[in-house]
Amino acid sequence: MSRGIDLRLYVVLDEATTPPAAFADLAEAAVSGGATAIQLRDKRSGARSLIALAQAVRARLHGRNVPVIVNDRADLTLAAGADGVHLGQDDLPVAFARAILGREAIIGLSVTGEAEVEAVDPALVDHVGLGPIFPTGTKPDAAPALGPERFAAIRRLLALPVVAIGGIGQANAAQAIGAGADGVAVVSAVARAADPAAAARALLAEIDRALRESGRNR
Ligand code: TZP
Ligand code: MG
Repeated sequence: MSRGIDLRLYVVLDEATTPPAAFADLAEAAVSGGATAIQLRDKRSGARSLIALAQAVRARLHGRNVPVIVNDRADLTLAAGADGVHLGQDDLPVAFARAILGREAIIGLSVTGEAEVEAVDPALVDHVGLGPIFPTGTKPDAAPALGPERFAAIRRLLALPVVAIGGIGQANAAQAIGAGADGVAVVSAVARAADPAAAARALLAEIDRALRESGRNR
């Protein structure tokens, strides 16, 4: 798996919206609808359960060429043989995650404001998750929403791919792309949909349309 992954539709599986036992089914549905990356975000399960969960999701997506990224924990990423880790500002510093995981692993980093931009080292980090761009009910401790204009201003300061996160659905995905995002990360827009595969398909169509309209390929 290349470190320069396709960020267009990055679906985050979160225990706040989906029981971990249903992660593999949801991952499969999301990918069948066109999700280009999958993240496991489970703040509650213990280490061994998380390793098993990541392995189960990986096994379910075998051969689909979609990376499986683990939130927070580089050690569990390594243990599960997952493709990468997504780190927050309070998690293990990126240099240690890179040392643990090696050159091939995908490392994403969350950024919530201008103050965090300077510390992003493009030699160590592959992409940034920037947000929340819109208000979200999924992450109770999320920073205040940036709004598309401030998102765009911060995005311009970042010399690496950026995925927008927070409150994104079919109605505003194009706005996130228009603000400079290379892709969008969603929890509820797919997990809470009656038909997650159809929701992913509709989102990806909207994202691709917006990328074309803003003069970027697809
Ligand atoms: N980080 C910033 S906002 C957010 C995370 C994990 C939650 C996004 O969830 P939703 O349902 O797509 O708004
Ligand atoms: Mg974290």
